Amino acid sequence: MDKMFSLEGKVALVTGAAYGIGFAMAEALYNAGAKIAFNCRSQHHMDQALADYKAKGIDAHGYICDVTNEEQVKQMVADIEKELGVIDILVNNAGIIKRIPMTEMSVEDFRQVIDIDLNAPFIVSKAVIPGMKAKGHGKIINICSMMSELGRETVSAYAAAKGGLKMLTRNICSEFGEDNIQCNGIGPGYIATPQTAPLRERQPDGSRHPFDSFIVAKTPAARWGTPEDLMGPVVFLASDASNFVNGHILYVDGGILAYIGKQP
Ligand code: NAP
Ligand code: GCO
Repeated sequence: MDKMFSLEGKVALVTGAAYGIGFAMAEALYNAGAKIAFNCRSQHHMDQALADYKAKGIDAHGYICDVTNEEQVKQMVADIEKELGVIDILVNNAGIIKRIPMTEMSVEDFRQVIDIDLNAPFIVSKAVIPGMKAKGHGKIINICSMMSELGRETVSAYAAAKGGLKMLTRNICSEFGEDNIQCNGIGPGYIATPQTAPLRERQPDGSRHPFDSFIVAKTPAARWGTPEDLMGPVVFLASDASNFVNGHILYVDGGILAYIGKQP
């Protein structure tokens, strides 16, 4: 069984892994034996991330790259292949959210969310699939969301992107299954990271944010998830243990999607 979950000798790229969920997943893949490449846009985040990885004893290779820029992505993939080897595992994790009522959201804001959360996974997957095909195997893991299944006020662009990412996942599965490339998604529930910090801020009177209380009531586990909750699922989907799992979205949500919610 250990061999089945081992990533020894594998090269993994985790996009947007300077912190948050991506950082935890990169740590998990490293601890399972993979060589780790990651990217982000900001040199400041990169410097801090390299220090954080080093402090954990993780030999992570960082690349400044905006995943929406196809030329930068192609160059990053070429640099990784030169320095670490052909990419065996891609985790399309980089993502943003803009919480704006739809009728107040600019088209530019809508387009930026779609560009990073949906177009970029297409761009990066397109760049790594040829190497995976040549190697005869590959794992692509797209980080979806509760909003791949559900909507809510103010997140129209994000939900559209994450719904599309679910179907892009199924399409990559369909198009490249014969090349022994498995493409699956992970759908985290509500996870405590910088992206959701505004939803958990303490109120002026010290009480919990209403959304914080709402999510705890909607989650059978009665808690927010942590990035560490994603570590086991990503190793499973990156390893030989999931070689016949394809086109699946693995929701890691504490049970939100199964639960009507606690009676107020
Ligand atoms: P986060 O804390 O905001 O981190 C996002 C990461 O993506 C950062 O490293 C950021 O670094 C990078 N990034 C953003 N835009 C980029 C771009 N254009 N090119 C390259 N890197 C970029 O987010 P998170 O909460 O860890 O979420 C990670 C993923 O999980 C996202 O796809 C998110 O939608 C998804 N997700 C999150 C939750 C949750 O509750 N937190 C739940 C479900 C799904 P730079 O800004 O320096 O580029
Ligand atoms: C929001 C949150 C969610 C989480 C996540 C849930 O504003 O509703 O940011 O979208 O980020 O995607 O799975």
